[in-house]
Amino acid sequence: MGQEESHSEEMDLAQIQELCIMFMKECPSGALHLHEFKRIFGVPSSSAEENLYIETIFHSFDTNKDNTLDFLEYVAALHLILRGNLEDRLKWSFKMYDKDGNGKLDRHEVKRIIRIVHKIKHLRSDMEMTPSEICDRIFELVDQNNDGQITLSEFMEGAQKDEWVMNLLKLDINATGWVIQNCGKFP
Ligand SMILES: [Ca+2]
Ligand SMILES: [Ca+2]
Ligand SMILES: [Ca+2]
Repeated sequence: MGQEESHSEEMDLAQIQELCIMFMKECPSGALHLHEFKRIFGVPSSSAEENLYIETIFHSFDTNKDNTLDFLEYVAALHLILRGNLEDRLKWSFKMYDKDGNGKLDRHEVKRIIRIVHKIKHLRSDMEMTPSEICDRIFELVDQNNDGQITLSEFMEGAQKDEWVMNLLKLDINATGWVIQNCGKFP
């Protein structure tokens, strides 16, 4: 897992189409609920971290906040994860971090996601760092005016300045691999 961070991550349209067909099958009503979303992506119910991660992803895709994904939200989501450009992905990550949706990230919000990602990815090269230390480091590097809040523009700039930060902030480390991997698990 995670050997290739390179850009062999293009998923072809046929695969996206396949996921859309899954959507139709999985929810003929046209609205996907969280538990169905989890089933599509094959999240094992035993893994608390993965559950939390997928829930956060789910909510970030639910643009009209009705707790279901309609077909358009679903397709937009797939496109973003699988084919989106860096800027779009960063904007999406920012939304995932920004739990209360006020357009700024505080330490709690950052730490919350880092903790999840840390557990799932084991952050190979940063194993010695705790989520708190990682969070401090991120603020050190990204919070330019030191007000304890990260704005979207600080986030975008910070990510592009430093590869370590980028890997943490863009949150799609191996997301494509994960989707492809789980894609085959449909019943
Ligand atoms: Ca929705
Ligand atoms: Ca916030
Ligand atoms: Ca700031």
